[in-house]
Amino acid sequence: MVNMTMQNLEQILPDAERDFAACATIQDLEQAKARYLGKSGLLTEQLKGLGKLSAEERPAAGASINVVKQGVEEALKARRDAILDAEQAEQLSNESIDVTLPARDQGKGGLHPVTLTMHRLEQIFHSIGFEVAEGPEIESDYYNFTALNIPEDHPARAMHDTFYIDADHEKQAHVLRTHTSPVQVHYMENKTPPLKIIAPGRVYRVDSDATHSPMFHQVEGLWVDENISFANLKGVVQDFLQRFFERDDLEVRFRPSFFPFTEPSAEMDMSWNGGWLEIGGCGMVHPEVFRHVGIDSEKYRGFAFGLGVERLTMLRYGVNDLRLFFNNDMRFLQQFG
Ligand code: 2NM
Repeated sequence: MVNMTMQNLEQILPDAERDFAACATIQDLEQAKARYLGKSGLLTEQLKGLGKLSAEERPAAGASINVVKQGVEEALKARRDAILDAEQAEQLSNESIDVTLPARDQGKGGLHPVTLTMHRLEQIFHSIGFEVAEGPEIESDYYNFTALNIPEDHPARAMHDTFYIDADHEKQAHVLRTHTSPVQVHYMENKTPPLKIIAPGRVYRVDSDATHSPMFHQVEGLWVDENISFANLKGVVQDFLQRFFERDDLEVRFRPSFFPFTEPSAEMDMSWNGGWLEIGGCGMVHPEVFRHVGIDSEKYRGFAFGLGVERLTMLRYGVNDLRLFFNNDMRFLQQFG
C-alpha cells in the first residue's frame, strides 16, 4: 500500500509537467491545475492519505508529498509565465505597424479652424495697434487670482473650476491658468503705459460637457493710457467684430455685469440674425489690479475685455458642436482651407 502510494507520487510531477506543457491558454492551465492541486486533485488526495499511515511513516511521507507539491507549483508558474509571454508577444506583433507601407491618402494637412481664428484675430488687432503678448500656461495662484483682485473665497478659485498642479491645495499652489489675464498682469508689471495688447492663448477649467471643453482658447485685450474710457472699449470691440465677421452693420451692446478685476464691468452682445448674442465680458481695469502691478490709477485708466475663440470660430464657420474641434475627425478638419 505504501509502495503503491509512493509510485503514484513519483509519477505526479512528470505527469503534471506534461499536462501543463500541453496547455495553450490560461483557462486550460487553470483546469490542469485543479487536477493536481484542486480540492480533489491528485496531490490533495495524497495529503488526505497521510491520515492512514502510522505515526512513524507520516513525517517522511508528508515531506515527500510537499517536495512534489512544490515542484508542481513551480511547473505551474513557469507554464503560466510562458503562456502570458506568448500572449503578449502575439498582441505586440498584431499591433505592429509596417512603416514601409505607403501612406494612405488622407488629403492635405491644414491649420485647425481655431488656429485660423487665432491668426485672423491677431492680424486684425495688430492693424488696430495692439501688440500680441504671451505667457506661461502654468501660473502661480498670485498671477492667476490675487493680482486680479479675485479674493481667497471667490468661487472661481474653488477646486471644481481650477486645475491645481500641486498635490496639496496650499497657498503656494500653481494652477493651469483659468484665463489669459495673468499675461496682462506680467506685462503691466514690466512695462510702463501706454500699453495696448491682446493676449490670445489656451486656458483651462474643470468643466467638460457638450458645450464646455477643459481646454479652450481666449483672447483678452488691454489698453492702458491717460484718457482711456468705456467709449474706446466700445469702439475697439465693435471695429474688431465688424472686421472679423465682415459685417459693417454689426452692432455691439453692453449689459452691466460683475468681474472682480474690472469696475464697472459689462457683458458684451453683438447683433446676429436679427437678435443678440453674448460674445464676451469687459470693463475698466479695477484700481486694485493697477495697485498690484504698480500703475498709478490716479493717472491711468484702462479697459480690458475677454472673448472666447471657439465661440468666434463656431459663429464664423457655422460649426454647431464644440466637440468637433477636439475629435480630430479628418472629415471635419478638411473643410477648413
Ligand atoms: C474679461 C472680462 C473683463 C480682463 C481684465 C484684465 C486685467 F488684467 F487687465 F485686469 N485682463 N482681462 C478682463 C476683464 C477679462 O474676460 C471675460
